[in-house]
Parts: sequence; C-alpha cells; structure tokens
Amino acid sequence: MNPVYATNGCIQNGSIAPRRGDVMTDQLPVHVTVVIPTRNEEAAIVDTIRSIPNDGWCKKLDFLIVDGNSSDRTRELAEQEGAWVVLEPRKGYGRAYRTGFALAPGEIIVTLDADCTYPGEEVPGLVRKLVEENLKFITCDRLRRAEEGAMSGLHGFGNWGLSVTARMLFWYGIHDSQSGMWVFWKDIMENEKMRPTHDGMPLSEEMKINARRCYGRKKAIEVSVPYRIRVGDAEINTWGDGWLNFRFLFAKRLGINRTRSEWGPDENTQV
Ligand SMILES: Nc1nc2c(ncn2[C@@H]2O[C@H](COP(=O)(O)OP(=O)(O)OP(=O)(O)O)[C@@H](O)[C@H]2O)c(=O)[nH]1
Ligand SMILES: [Mg+2]
Repeated sequence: MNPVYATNGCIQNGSIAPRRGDVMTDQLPVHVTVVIPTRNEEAAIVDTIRSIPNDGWCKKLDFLIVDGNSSDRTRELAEQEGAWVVLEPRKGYGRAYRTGFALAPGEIIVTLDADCTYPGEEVPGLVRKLVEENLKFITCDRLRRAEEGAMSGLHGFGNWGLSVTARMLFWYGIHDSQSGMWVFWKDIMENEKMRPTHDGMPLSEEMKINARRCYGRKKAIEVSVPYRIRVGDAEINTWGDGWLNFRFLFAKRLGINRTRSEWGPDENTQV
C-alpha cells in the first residue's frame, strides 16, 4: 500500500507539508514535466509518451519534447499525443536538455530517451520516492537490470569502461554513468554548480557528477530499473561519442571543461 498524500499540501524545499484537515488521497501534489529529446524517433515517440501512466497519479503531468530538427514525423506525432514540442535547431543531446530544463513548466523533471528503452511505467514510483524520501536527484541504473539484447556488446563494454573511469576519477559511487533517465526537482538547476555544461552525450555523466558533488550520496541516489531493446534506429556515433565522453571525464576532473553555449533557449529556438 502506498503512503497517502494531501492533495493540497504545500511542497516546501522538496518535502510535502500536509495541512490539518486536508483530504488525504494517493495523488502526489506535484506538477511533473517529462522532458524528452528527439531526433528522428517517429517509430517510438508515441509509445514512449504512452508508456508513462497518465491517470491522475500527480497533480499535473505534461510532456516537453525538445526536437533537434527531425526530418520525419516525430514532432507531428508528439503533438498529436498532446505534448509541447519545442524545436531546438542547435545540435546535440545535451543541448536539447539544456534548453528543455530551462523551459520545463513542472516543479519535478523526469527524463528519458524517445526509443522505448527506459521503463515509463516506473515514473510514478520514482517521483513518489523523490518526494516521499525528500531527495534531490535520482539517476536510474540500467546495467544491473538490462534485458537480454538491450545493450549491444560494444555499447555494454563502452558503458562499463566509462562508468569505471568515472568512478575512479570522481570516487562518486555511481554504477551507470551513461544512463539518461533522471528524476529531480527543477529548482536544483538554479544552482550554477548543478547545471551541466556539455551540449553532447557527456551531459549524461556530468549530471550525475554534479548531483553527487552538490547533494551527496544521501540526497542524490541511484536506483536500478529495467532497460529494453531500442525501437527505431539510433543516430549515436559509438566510437565518436565514446571518445567524447572519455575526454570529457578528464577535462571535468581537471576543471577545464567549458560551456560553449548559453543555458536555455536562444533566438532560433521555436517554443
Ligand atoms: N534534440 C535532439 N535530440 C537528440 C539528438 N541526438 C540524439 N537525440 C535524442 O536523444 C535521445 C538519446 O539518443 P540515443 O540515440 O537513444 O542514444 P543512446 O541511448 O546513447 O543510444 P542507444 O543505446 O542506441 O539508444 C534519443 O531520444 C534521441 O532521439 C540531437 O542532436 N538533438
Ligand atoms: Mg537511447
């Protein structure tokens, strides 16, 4: 049985403060925005959105798609599902999130890829955990519970190598440095030290390093979730992105990583 929450309780510093006389229900009194970066994901975007329960488990749930100039029907399909679709012409996975985090209307942000690899059905439970346990940041580890065939041998090896390197360099205890599913309070991004700087794939490892540095092991936690076979073709450049990730870890450790573009949308972003 899940714990009960006050529907009109106040959220203060990330914790629920029920008021006397409140009606107790199971609904979480929070506004959640699921931010999803997309580039040519017409095969999976609809199922990705639908995989997240939308039956009133939180006060408000919306979807923000940050699309990187897809040439297929990704944007159209996402709009049909009721998502807010933003066109971010600047290239990169990290760039999409650095725009999306600034625009997200919710007080809690959830992220995942638009390829059906991450378990959307776990979102309500993860948000509940963030709220109930008064956490700041959750990252989802895919490596322990990956389903058969979900990660190719090369990707698996690359993920393992990068995760071990990150653990050795930062001593931060994160098992899966490359996971792209996070759940966190939007206001943690007001902290400059929490804001990721990279516009590419390395944003993923940067999120976890920053979260552990800012909030420690008790408030920035890792939870294992299932990981599934990708739907649709990936555009990832395995060797190129692997090398970029590896280089970034050393630059970050030495404190010489630099931001190449501003936080948030710019004049070419179509919101
Ligand atoms: N807006 C935007 N989204 C991107 C860009 N590159 C990738 N994405 C999206 O970011 C998410 C992660 O990219 P993936 O291709 O799944 O990368 P990956 O998870 O490392 O690779 P797979 O394991 O093969 O799925 C997907 O939803 C992509 O559509 C980009 O340049 N701009
Ligand atoms: Mg993916």
